Amino acid sequence: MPDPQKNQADADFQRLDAVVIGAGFAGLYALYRLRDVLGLDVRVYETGDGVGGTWYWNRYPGARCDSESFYYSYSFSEELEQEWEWTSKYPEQPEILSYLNHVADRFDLRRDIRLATKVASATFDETQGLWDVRTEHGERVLCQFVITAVGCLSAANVPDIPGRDSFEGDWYHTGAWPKEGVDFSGKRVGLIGTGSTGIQATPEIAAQAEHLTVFQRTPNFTVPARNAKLSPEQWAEIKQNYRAIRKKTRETHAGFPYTPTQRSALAVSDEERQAIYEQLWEEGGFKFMWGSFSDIMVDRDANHTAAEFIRSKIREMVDDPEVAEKLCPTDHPYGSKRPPIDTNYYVTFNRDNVTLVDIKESPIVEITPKGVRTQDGEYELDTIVFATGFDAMTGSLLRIDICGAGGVPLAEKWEAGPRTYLGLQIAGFPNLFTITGPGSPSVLLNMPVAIEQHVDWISGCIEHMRERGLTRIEASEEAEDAWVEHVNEVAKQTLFYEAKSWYLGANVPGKPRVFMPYVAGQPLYRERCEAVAKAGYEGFELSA
Ligand code: NA7
Repeated sequence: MPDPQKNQADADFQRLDAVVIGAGFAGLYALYRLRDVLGLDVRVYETGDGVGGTWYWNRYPGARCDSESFYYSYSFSEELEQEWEWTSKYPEQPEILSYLNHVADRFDLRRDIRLATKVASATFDETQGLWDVRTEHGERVLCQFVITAVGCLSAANVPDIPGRDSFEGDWYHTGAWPKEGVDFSGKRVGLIGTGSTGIQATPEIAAQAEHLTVFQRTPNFTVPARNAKLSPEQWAEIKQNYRAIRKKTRETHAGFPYTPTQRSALAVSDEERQAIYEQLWEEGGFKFMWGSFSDIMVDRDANHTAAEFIRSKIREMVDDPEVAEKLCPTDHPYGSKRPPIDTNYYVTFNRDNVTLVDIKESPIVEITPKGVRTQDGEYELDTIVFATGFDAMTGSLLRIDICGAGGVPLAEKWEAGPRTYLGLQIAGFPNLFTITGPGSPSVLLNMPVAIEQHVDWISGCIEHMRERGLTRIEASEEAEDAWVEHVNEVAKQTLFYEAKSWYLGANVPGKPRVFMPYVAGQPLYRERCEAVAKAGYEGFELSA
């Protein structure tokens, strides 16, 4: 029997040029670029009831950006640059969210964004050469292009610990934090996870809660952020130099406007090396990693010098030597997991109301109605905070039912791990572009720089197609195979491969171990993308 309701839904559709999935940094710029520069009919679908993506969802206490505000921002509009002033070096989540809302208003983007509307599926219709996009509300769009702007760290990873649902208190994942906030006063709080998020949240929760118990599986190396307000004089200078700053962010390995160093950590004397680390520790931020020595991520001995320096700082800052040792990472090279930066993380463990529990030594056995039970005993809690990260880079794509040519589901294509060409397209999925997809530098780059480069490339590609009457573009299997091999080859030459990180899918049980971001750095990647375009989109098959 035909289902009349389904038939009706099938009949009601809108025909557009493109659908963008997600209204964070990437989706907002993609909409601006495709609609206002190329003149396409575009709709953006966004699960949240506001724009902002990562900065909409991650409202946990202490959430702030680890890149400095004046370059963790859009560069596409000089007017926007000149009119917006960040209050501090590392802005907090509410300020970044205000910025993204300002961008949505300033460029009149909201009229083409459907909020609180989750895309359920996107299916490539071979006969029409169009994508059939359906939302969970039953809206349907047929469009030529689908552009995913779903974020690399958006699919929350809530560990399936036995007994989780029996907990009688409240629990939260940091990446889906309640809008109204959480009041920790008088509460016994347990925080699981000590990645960038747990490290940002720990000092803030400790300052509010009656007691905070931090459950640490792997200690992390973190460097002080040294956040500070930006003065009117600093702003005047930044505004005057914006073009030069942006230029540099497009030329450096990780998209920061720092002059890259060529010196090896092993080519200087111990005293000189120590002085360099000290100076950068005082300065704070990612410069410690990117501005100290050139071989930290490729030479184990060079890396050891940075790791030892940080361990010595931990021992200096943490009063209890036993706690200090537990906080010292020893199982992975510095930087091989995403290096956090912090505000008062280590000294928080000197507070009387903070306990560190090493769950590698004594693993969590279960969550009980009253709290968390490790092998050593039960910790009674009122609230549990899961700072346990994300099903990174692939989770947010795979949570949408995407089917390419021949009805092949993306989940099937990626069964053994993600495969893309340049992180921009997937063979067998014509006209689907993945902003900051796996296989591109993405999370190893200052994200707005990575996003703008991808959106500009994609819009350039669509423009190229339109000018030539081409309607279909698809990465070839050969180009994809070669790219995947190259991405893994390059990663294996670095120390990134030595950590069980989310870069490698190691944080999610059962996830295939494939190194996902491209580590060779922005200049090489950008050059490659430009060369591919210049050669008529080499490695892609284009047709009318
Ligand atoms: P991360 O960096 O993935 O950190 C998650 C933390 O949670 C990390 O310490 C994990 O330990 C821990 N974790 C994950 N699963 C479990 C289970 N099952 N039990 C105990 N502990 C667990 O996520 P973040 O949110 O901190 O940061 C994500 C990115 O956001 C960050 O890199 C920036 O780019 C911004 P593990 O190390 O796996 O042993």
